[in-house]
Amino acid sequence: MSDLSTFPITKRWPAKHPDRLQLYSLPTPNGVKVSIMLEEIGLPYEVHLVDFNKDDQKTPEFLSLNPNGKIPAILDPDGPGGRPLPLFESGAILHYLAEKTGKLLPADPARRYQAIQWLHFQMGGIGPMFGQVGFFHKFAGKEYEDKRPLERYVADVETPP
Ligand SMILES: N[C@@H](CCC(=O)N[C@@H](CS)C(=O)NCC(=O)O)C(=O)O
Repeated sequence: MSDLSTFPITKRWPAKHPDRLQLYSLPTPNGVKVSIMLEEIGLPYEVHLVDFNKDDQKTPEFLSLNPNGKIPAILDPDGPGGRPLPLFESGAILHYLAEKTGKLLPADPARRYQAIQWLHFQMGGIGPMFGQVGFFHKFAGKEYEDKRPLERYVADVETPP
């Protein structure tokens, strides 16, 4: 079995089941993507709550796994070559899990690239654009007098392909 104790993240979030994939997350739109995938593919995992109210995502232990300080992140004790693999960015994690298990990613090359295309569309389009709409519509940005940023992002999310 892999020894995860050399990874600083396990000091703050100890692994009760070090043989299982470790997920560090919170139920936000990016966080649930990985949880949903793990449930769909049926891979055993252990989840650890990264509490934004405590700024957990900015602690040295979490930053050791994702220097960008954002969830989700994983630590797979059974990565390529049987060695532990730390990974962040939800799209990279989804792609990795699909390749690892051979699920939710077609083997046929053309269909495979189509699936990857929609994954990139979600990561580069839907995710960031909806995030901007949220900021300019619901959060601090709604106080901005200049409504052009809001209109620009609303127009983008209202005209999907
Ligand atoms: N591109 C990243 C975005 C991750 C992201 O924005 N995570 C948010 C929650 S949905 C976060 O951790 N925010 C905490 C912060 O910015 O301090 C991914 O897809 O994993």
